[in-house]
Amino acid sequence: MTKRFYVTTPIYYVNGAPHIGHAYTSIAADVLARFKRLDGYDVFFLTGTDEHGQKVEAAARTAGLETQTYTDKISQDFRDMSDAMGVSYDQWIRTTEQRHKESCQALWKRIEATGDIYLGHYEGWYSVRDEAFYDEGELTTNAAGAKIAPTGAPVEWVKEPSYFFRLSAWQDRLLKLYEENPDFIAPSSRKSEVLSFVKGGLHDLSVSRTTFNWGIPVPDAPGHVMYVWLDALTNYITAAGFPDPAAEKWSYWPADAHFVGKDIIRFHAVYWPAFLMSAGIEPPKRISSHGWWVVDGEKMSKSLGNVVEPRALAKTFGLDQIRYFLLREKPFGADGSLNHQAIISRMNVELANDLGNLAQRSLSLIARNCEGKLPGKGPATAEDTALLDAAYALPDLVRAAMDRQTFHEALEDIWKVIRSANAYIDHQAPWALRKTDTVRMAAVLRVLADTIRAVATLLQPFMPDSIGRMLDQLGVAPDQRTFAALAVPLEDGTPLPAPQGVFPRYVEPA
Ligand code: ME8
Repeated sequence: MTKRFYVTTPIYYVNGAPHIGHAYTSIAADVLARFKRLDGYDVFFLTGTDEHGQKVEAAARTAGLETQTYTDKISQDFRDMSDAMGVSYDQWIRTTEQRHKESCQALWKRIEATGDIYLGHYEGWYSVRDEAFYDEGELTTNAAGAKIAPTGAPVEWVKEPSYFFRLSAWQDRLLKLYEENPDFIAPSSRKSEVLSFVKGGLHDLSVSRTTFNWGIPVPDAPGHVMYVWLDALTNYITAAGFPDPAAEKWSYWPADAHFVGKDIIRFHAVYWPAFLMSAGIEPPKRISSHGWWVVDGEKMSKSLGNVVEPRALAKTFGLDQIRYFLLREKPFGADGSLNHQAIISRMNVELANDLGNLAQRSLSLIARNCEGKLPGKGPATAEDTALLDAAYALPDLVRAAMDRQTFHEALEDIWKVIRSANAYIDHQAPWALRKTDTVRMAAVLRVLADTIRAVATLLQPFMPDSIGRMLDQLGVAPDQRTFAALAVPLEDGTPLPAPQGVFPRYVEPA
């Protein structure tokens, strides 16, 4: 049976336009989804929008629109952004769909039946911006003397009847889950943070609200809507067909990786597995969290209004260039700074010079000196073997990095081979061999073509369009671009189309 792989992005709040932070998570998940497809997996890639809660309701009011009309509009904008950024999701979920309401209510009933939900009264701090409850001890005071959440978000005192989830009873079982599944939370810095939070003792969690209506009704409890995070997290099983165990997609559960920003790790690594285990459902296999993109030292966010529009950035620099930059510039788990100079430098040095020139030089020499046909292999020298061995070692190296979500390391492994190939072409000087030894020249060009093919095959998930064009120029048929296909040599004499530069240098507009 084909191996399955289920990967998700967070579902984004529809309280404002999408920005590059959202695009980042979606592109990272997309790169992994594409990688797994090329590696022979049957992939289910889910993304969508989170449309309930006080924050969204307030945004609709500010926009002067009926809430559903507003969420339809913003959800579509997120979907357009995802499409524009090449995000190859298999399903787009919206929490205002009927199937999701049924799924949330079914999950609620299952948890309630175990005794883990009880009716009480909530009195404490709440942040609408974070849609999160905070303990007094977690708060600090801002310059104006107001209490703020650890995220800097304003908080308000709320007092209302509420259903609670018995999270306090789950401490030991959560710790056991982390211990038995050492890869459950990535990276390890985030894992320590979650462990210390859980070891510090868990309070029961308020899971319903009564002061507004924009949410999923709690079954048999008029006036109560579900806490937006219980509703939102459930999207990951709704999409897999919950509560129908016979649903076609249910076999993808548990998810292999939930991609999240570090701001929402607690919800995914603590609350979510506790809800699921309480309902007798297997928890996901991994929560992979990433750092923030900051602009001028501040986290970009809809609420702060310092956002960078992903489509505009792709228009200026090119979509594949932006996809590459986002995954190359900083380690996944760390924060990184978004600035144009850094993008231009990656484009010109790594894409245009290192990779673009390598392909263009090699392919032009083949076009001019081998009648535009792929030359056959010659007897291998030590240098040939060293370069090809490095190229063919890439799938295993890159696969391991992708499984850790260390995308920048995967790219660095690939770039080591690209740099070696550039050193090889300079050293072998096939343009000089043309006059002295055409047989050796052809052999050198074949080594280069094979190396570029391996590199390009692995780079497809990062830059699908540009690399697709590079593979066209190498004469690799579209159905021969999987990692397994690398084991089958390209046919000698394959006619190659006229080479065309794939990665232009960025030149500042005058
Ligand atoms: O939290 N840098 O939705 P949200 C990098 N609806 N990534 C960023 C970012 C930044 N500056 N800003 C946002 C929610 N993100 C909930 C999720 S899931 C069941 C519910 C990314 O619209 C990052 O992935 O606030 C973060 O986790 C997500 O956007 C938050 O999106």
